[in-house]
Amino acid sequence: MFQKVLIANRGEIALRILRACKELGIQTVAVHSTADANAMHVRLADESVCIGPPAAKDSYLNIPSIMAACEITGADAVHPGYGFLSENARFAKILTEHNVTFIGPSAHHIEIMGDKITAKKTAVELGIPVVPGSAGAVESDEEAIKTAREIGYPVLIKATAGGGGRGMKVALTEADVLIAWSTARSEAKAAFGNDSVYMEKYLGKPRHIEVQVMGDGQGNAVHLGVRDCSLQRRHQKVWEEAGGPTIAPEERDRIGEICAAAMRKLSYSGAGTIEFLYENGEFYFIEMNTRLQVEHPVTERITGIDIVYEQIRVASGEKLSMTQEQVQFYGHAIEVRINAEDPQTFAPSPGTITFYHPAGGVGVRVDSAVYQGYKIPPYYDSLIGKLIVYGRTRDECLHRLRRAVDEFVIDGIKTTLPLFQRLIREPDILAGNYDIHWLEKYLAENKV
Ligand code: MV4
Repeated sequence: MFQKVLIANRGEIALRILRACKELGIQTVAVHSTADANAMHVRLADESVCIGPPAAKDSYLNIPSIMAACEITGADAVHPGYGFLSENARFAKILTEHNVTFIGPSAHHIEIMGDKITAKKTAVELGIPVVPGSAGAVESDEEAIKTAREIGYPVLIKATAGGGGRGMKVALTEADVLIAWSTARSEAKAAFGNDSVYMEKYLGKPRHIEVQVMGDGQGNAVHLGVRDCSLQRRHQKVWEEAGGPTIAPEERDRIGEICAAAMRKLSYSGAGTIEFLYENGEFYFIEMNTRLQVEHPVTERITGIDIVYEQIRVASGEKLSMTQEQVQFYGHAIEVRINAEDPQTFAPSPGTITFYHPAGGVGVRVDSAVYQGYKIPPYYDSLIGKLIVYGRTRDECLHRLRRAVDEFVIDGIKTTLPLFQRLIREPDILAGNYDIHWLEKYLAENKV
């Protein structure tokens, strides 16, 4: 097992990782920008190193600075959390070359999943169902028209280097396809420096369902069930459920086993999330994330498995601590993301928290690194906490969520808590009747 882990992240996830290290008896190193000198992860770590000025590109994304922090402190492993360098294959490679373990999958697995065409080809080879579409990149006008005719309209053109929704264009008919293809290409070129695009059948009303997987790089892998993350705004998840309002246990096990078998074939190591669109009872692969996700606590809650603990274990060379037969699912969990944002306009709302009273009680978990008097800096994303609630049934979970949201108080800044006050009373939400477009439509129709 590692002696000392450097946590290359900030905020709630840095604290989440720090807690797992403490429970494993591992020494911790926090790194921070000058803007985060007072942050909770810095205060609670055994050691801390300032790695640069506020801008993320100069601190949390600054590989030389982080390598220097490893060298100075003698850390033998780095946990990247999510975002920042978590899916940077070059960072994983450099660490490995310096005999520091990257707590995550191999650079090779990060690379193949980072390129969306390669990811999709890999998925096909591994027997994962994908959205019908082009075999690879669509390289010419003629190919765009021919491929779209084969797929059938509407079609969606996506950037190979994209992901998270950037660089997508819909073509409803043949009249749109050439414009969609060329704008997608030039936007992809501008955004990612790579103009390669591919084409898929456009699914109109899917849900976003993702499968949590874990492997140990020794051929063992398990799935930890599914999460429904359909409630999103501008490709940012807002509300996530495990247990899934519409996925029956047999469906979960069917897609879960396909994913676990695929990860065994890849000899995948660490945590991963395989994202699907789910429509008319069918799953269609879209992307794989090769990192810990923000919403991992809902899966932890319904399985009793500590995903960060397992990540650290397998990175240190140990086998997964459980077999698929030992993974069991209990009840339902919902996470809502508390952002420092105006709940109507979603404009960021940094500033000082003048009063802080988190929810508590049975079935409630709060993952946050803020405290009363903490000043939220303006430089990073606006997630300041996650409220995770559990219930034996989805109904019990929803009642508990309503109670916990009512109890939560954060003063001095605006937060998304009032949005959840509203959502928890919406009949469609209570019925689990929503798709990936529900929230955007609701926000457009219910301007306050
Ligand atoms: C799609 C799609 C419809 N059809 N692919 C958006 C982000 C990226 N991960 C994939 N995305 C989509 N891909 C096909 N073939 C609709 C979306 C999409 C979406 C997906 C998940 C969650 C929210 C979304 C919001 C808009 C569009």
